[in-house]
Amino acid sequence: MKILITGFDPFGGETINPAYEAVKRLPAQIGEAELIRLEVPTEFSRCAQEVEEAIRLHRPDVALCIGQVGGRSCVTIERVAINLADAGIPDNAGEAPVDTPLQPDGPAAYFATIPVKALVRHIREGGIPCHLSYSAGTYVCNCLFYRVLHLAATKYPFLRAGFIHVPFSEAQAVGKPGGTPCASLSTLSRALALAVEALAGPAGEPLEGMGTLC
Ligand code: PCA
Repeated sequence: MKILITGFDPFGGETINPAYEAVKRLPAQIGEAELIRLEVPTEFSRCAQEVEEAIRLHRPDVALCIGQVGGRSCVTIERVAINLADAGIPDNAGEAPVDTPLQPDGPAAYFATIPVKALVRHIREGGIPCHLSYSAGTYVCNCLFYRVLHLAATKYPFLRAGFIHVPFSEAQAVGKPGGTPCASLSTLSRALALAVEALAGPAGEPLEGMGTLC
């Protein structure tokens, strides 16, 4: 099995992005899974183009995209991508779309096509806190997640896709207010390795309610 695993570059004044830092630390092979690692620009207009180039070139079975979410306390597996861009801060190209559909003729939302609960369970079994999330936001991460699922739905039927958000790294939390959630890069990288193991493992979702109350 071939897995394209991407991480964004730093944005919003940060000097690192724990997403790509954790991706970089992964080996090229985990069990049966061959990994293609790619750094992606935090730019609405370019992120999916670069991922599509890699999809065309490598024809992976899965595209697993990773992004930073400052403020969340643990690794979250995203379940839903929505057809909306609404940026609170400009991206790395200075673009800040407001209330704009990502794909005017596309559906309102796509669900991840990887077994999200199997990933949550396997990461937890590895001793790392992990939850499902039902919103990847409306910034560049959601944009990439939606666009890759749209590409899979319309052009690359062999492709499954998912998205994982990771919290700030410890180094980023230094100098931020007390109580800012963070994790070590080695823990984040281990969580991604467990996610890859789950993808390469037996197919199917555990029949277990993991949803949230509002
Ligand atoms: N996180 C941002 C974009 C890039 C990243 O790593 C987001 O959550 O949209």
